[in-house]
Amino acid sequence: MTAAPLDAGAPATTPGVDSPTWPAEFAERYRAAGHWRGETFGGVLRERATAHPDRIALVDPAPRRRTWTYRELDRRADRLAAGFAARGIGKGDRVVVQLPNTGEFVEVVFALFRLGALPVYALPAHRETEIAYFCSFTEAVAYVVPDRHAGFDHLALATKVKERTPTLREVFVVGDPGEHTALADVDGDPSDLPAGPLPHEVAFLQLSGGTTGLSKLIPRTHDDYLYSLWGSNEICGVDADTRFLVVLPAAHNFPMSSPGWLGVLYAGGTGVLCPAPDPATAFPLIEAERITMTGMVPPLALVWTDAAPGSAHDLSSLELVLVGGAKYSEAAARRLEPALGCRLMQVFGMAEGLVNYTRLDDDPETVVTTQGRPISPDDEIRIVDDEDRDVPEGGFGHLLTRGPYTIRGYWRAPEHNARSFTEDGFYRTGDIVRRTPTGHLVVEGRAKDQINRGGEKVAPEEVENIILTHPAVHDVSVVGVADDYLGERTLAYVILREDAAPLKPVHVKKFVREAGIAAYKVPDLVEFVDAFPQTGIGKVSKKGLRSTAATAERQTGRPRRPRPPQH
Ligand code: AMP
Ligand code: DBH
Repeated sequence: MTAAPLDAGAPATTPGVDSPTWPAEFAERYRAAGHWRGETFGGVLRERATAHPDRIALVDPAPRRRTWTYRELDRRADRLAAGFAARGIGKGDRVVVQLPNTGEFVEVVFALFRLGALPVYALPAHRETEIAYFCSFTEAVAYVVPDRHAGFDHLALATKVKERTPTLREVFVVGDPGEHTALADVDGDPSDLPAGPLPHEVAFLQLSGGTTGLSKLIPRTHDDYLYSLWGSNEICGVDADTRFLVVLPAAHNFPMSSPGWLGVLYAGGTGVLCPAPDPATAFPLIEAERITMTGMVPPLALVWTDAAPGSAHDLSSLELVLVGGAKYSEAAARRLEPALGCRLMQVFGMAEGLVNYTRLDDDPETVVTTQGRPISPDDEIRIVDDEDRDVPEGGFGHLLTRGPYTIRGYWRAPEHNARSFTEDGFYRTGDIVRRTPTGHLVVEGRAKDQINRGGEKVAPEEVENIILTHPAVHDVSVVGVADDYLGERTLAYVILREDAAPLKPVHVKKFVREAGIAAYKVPDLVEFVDAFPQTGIGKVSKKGLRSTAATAERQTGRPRRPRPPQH
């Protein structure tokens, strides 16, 4: 892998450089300010295991309760790293990890951190389209899966992907490995593990929500991500007594780092891995494990808020719930604290970096009406118009940001980077925000072509490209329409070929599902139209489609309440 020399500051658009990085003067500033502490993930785990070996780091409650002390997690990560190394996995290699919320997920990523191999964080919901792309684009050497999860046969998927991906040498399986390798058999003597990665090097590839088709990959370094963790810990009050319930998929940036299970491990607390996010699963765990903190997306917060008052479970240990990933309505935000009997904190973050939190000492109105302010005094925020000119203070505009934990470019994507970053390194978030006099941001909307389906991001183009392969389809446009529960749901406008036999919405949905794509990307609604609204220059007008959708009487009626995000 082509690595940029230390702090050379490879700009986002340099071809041949995998991971654009911070210019030397910025890196120096962030180190001098104490943001970048020169630590690595592997090193932090070792230190915690030495300082408090017998404290419980992790609890995986299902199907039978398992725990890992810091010493046990550290040892297993070492032995697994040695086993991976013996199978030829080394520094800089990419490994696609697709595991549900289980202890093995944490073991695997720490083993890879130790080696300097880069986990690529797939979500359990991803299917052949996404996984084959992650494996081929990153030239992954290995793929880690459960045998089955949520009724899905991951082994069969792994076999197909392995056939399609020449670089993929190994599939590691939690459970029955079939023709592949059981993760439980990966073990080695760690005494001659190679030297680990350096703090300024890339630790993993996180996924972007995507706007232009498939997700972009986000290279995060040890230094920058660790700063976002301990910065989040200070804001959220995470310490060794924190017991954090991971209800969203553990590979997602929010439950990983805001402050998430990695933040909690940094602080020496305990992470409890929740196998599913619904109250029937989570509430008994809150009671049994005396959970103090958790984080979730707005639709799930609504479900919890409705369920808590009538619940027989004791939720009194809960001190703080973080809500973010999509806009949380003020009305819903007002209901959370009384229903759950704990504090609310809003969080507006992105896997590319910048994370904003309301603060524990903010007045209650600020907590329910804003999405918080940045972690760092060195997070630079610009709010600009379409020509990149700063809007007057308090006005709406595009949010641009640069700072000590915001990437300077996506992995191997120079052309995309030229559009997503300014020349001086600001990331174009695609969000429309305004800033209050206290410096808190209020998310007002979005300029990017992305649908935020209750925190799950859908790139319309990716779904459109699939529908376009249907032989009866002439053209398609996928848009988001307002939804009380999810914030937005997806609607596919389809123009059929003149000679095509009539189709029903269900056929289109089935076609998308069978193409092998994450279920949350399957359109919620399908509508057949004769033509799309056009913009002035003859392009399909997504804005026009959205307003058509908002005003037209829906013949389809309101669909049944969509399920909350699943693992
Ligand atoms: P991603 O780039 O996939 O990590 O998604 C990050 C995006 O999610 C942000 O750029 C926002 O569009 C959206 N987002 C995250 N948190 C919030 C929030 N609290 N309110 C509104 N939008 C949010
Ligand atoms: O939506 C997100 O990606 C997100 C939301 C809240 C995030 O990455 C985060 C906090 O860190």
